[in-house]
Amino acid sequence: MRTQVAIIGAGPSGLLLGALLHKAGIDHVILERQTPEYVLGRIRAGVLEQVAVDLLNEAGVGERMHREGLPHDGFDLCFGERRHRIDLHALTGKRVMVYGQTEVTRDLMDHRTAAGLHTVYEAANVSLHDFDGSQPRVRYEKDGQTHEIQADFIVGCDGYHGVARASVPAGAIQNFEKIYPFGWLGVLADVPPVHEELIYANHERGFALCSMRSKTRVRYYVQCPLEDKVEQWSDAAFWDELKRRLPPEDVARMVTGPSIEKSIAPLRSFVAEPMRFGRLFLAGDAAHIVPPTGAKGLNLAASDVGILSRGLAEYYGGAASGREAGIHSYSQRALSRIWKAERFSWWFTSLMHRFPENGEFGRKMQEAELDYLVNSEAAMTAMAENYVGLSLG
Ligand code: RFL
Ligand code: PHB
Repeated sequence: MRTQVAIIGAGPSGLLLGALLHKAGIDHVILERQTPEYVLGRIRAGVLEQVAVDLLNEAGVGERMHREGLPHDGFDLCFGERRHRIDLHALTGKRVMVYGQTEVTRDLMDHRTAAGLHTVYEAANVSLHDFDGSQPRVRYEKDGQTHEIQADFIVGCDGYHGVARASVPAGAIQNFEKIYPFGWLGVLADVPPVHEELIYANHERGFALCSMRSKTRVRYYVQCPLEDKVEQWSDAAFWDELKRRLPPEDVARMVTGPSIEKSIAPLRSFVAEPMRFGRLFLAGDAAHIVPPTGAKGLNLAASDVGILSRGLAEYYGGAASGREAGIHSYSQRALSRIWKAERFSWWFTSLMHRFPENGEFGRKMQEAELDYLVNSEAAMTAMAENYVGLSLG
């Protein structure tokens, strides 16, 4: 089989890239190792930047998001038992959209089905060949048979543990990584949110986050030791711990209920450079990971494929001279935005979590920085500008 672009991975980056390429009239195929149900079952991101919202609109999949998503003009920082509002809209003129990754994925999947686009689910043993030459190929197994796709380009949208980055020769890629000494225990429950906006709490027992998926469904997190297993955490233990990290008036208002999902995620900062190797590109979590504190992972996946789809559209549709400019500059343009989001996510993680190894001095530094932040419009503006997302550049 032959196609113009072979995409590996049907997470948000692969699906959005597919929708944007389709819009530009570029033929492509997506290969996904899992089933659609498995992909939809992963509970992850919840906050979209305007840049991601714009790209979903451009791809023609924004309709349900605008109907069901919750635009938020701000969020609260909580420390010393008090909440302080960061007014994103007043500080930047922008807002964010609370709409779950599951819903984004579902909208993109429905769009593929309606447009008759080709996705191969349960594609096993995907392997990449000859991407350093002019005729790259992807091989995979399905129902016991081996298949081969010839493409002009391959895009690895296959997440942190995918095959695309692992196929690049070690000497051609440089990895930068920081692992944090804790994880996030997350719970999804069908109860009304404790507050109409998100609350990020710095407490001496550890970080907590009150987020939501709708007016009737919450997503709450607490910082936990890396060694903890999710089976150790009963629902009651989770609610108790969350309540200990919030001010009494929020605890009094908090509605609890049975969890419908519970999982522990490790926190990591990671970047692989560059993001292009001949005719192979990397996008989304395949190339970079941020700790979830800054709500940037899904948004970076969207901006990567936004930049790449423009480069590919220029390659296939542009005038003969200079038509490779967009794909040549992809890695450098994407990385410039990625490193700024890495910095923000690392900074916000460092500000909000308990780091026992940093001792009492580290704690005092956090307290001083939080106090400065909520009393300085300049500092709040810098934070808000990063939270709502930097421009595509
Ligand atoms: P994904 O979602 O990991 O999808 C990759 C897909 O590739 C498939 N795959 C393969 N397919 C074929 N062959 C192979 N060899 C393959 N190997 C893997 C996988 O099955 C999968 O379907 O990467 P993608 O598309 O780049 O999307 C990235 C986002 O999922 C991720 O950045 C966000 O979820 C991060 N994130 C958040 N991002 C935000 O922007 N805002 C948030 O509020 C936010 N909250 C979060 C988060 C991530 C979290 N966890 C669990 C890591 C909260 C949490 C708790
Ligand atoms: C979420 O709703 O899952 C969420 C929201 C904000 C974050 C991280 C996760 O910073």
